[in-house]
Amino acid sequence: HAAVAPPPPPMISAADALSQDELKRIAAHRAVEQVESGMVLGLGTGSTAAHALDRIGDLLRGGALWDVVGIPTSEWAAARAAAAGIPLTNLNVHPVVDLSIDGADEVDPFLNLVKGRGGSLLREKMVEGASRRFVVIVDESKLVPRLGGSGLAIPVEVIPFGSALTLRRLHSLFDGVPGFNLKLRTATTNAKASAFDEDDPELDPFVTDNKNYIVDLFFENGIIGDLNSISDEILRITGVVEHGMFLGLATSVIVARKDGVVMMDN
Ligand code: ABF
Repeated sequence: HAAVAPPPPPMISAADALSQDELKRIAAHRAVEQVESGMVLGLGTGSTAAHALDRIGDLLRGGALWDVVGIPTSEWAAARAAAAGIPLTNLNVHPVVDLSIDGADEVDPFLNLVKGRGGSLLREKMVEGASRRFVVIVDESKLVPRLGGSGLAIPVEVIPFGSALTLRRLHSLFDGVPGFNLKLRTATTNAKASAFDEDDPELDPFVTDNKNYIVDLFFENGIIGDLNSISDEILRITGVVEHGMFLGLATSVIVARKDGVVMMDN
């Protein structure tokens, strides 16, 4: 591989970075206002959801909330929620969830989402799909006109067995789409993904909580076409477990912007 130039210095100052985290916190706290005592909660994953978990823990400790149980959407969320003092349960005990609160990587104008750049899309979709209400919390940087339009990945969780074949099938599905590309997500680098061999330990694929792999799909101009049909076609590939497009699942999205909070409702 050719030498790669070091990354340019970050474009945002420390003050801006802080304020983005502040926006995430504002969105999270707004969502937690919807939590009521006695609820079964879906507990999200990521830096935005972290603020919600911490806030719920604070309210439980302070006595403002009680009898709340949470279903974590990842091992990370389980650890964070336990540290915050939120009692945990699971989908087998509580197959109906009152309210889920989680972040997202992208939100389109119809409240469709891309999730899973943190790798936890499968459990997120199971928990959030079982929820009466699913409130998404984002700062304004997550709003996109079209899913995949930020140039970042749409993740697909695949089983490790035969994953090179599954990757090829995903490739064929989008063959001819201008600007389409895909890569197996690795723990360290994507550099060798195109030559991926599941028996080569050097490649060190990223492994999800479910012991699966992630294939990242990239669409230079965002994903164009009927999203439900595209979703069906991806899911029809044997070896694909789930993908990170969350279509019609969000009840509302709380967007924290520098000039205030905006609610988008379905
Ligand atoms: C989870 O965390 C994921 O679905 C999504 O990939 C990510 C968003 O993280 P953050 O809030 O840190 O941007 O919600």
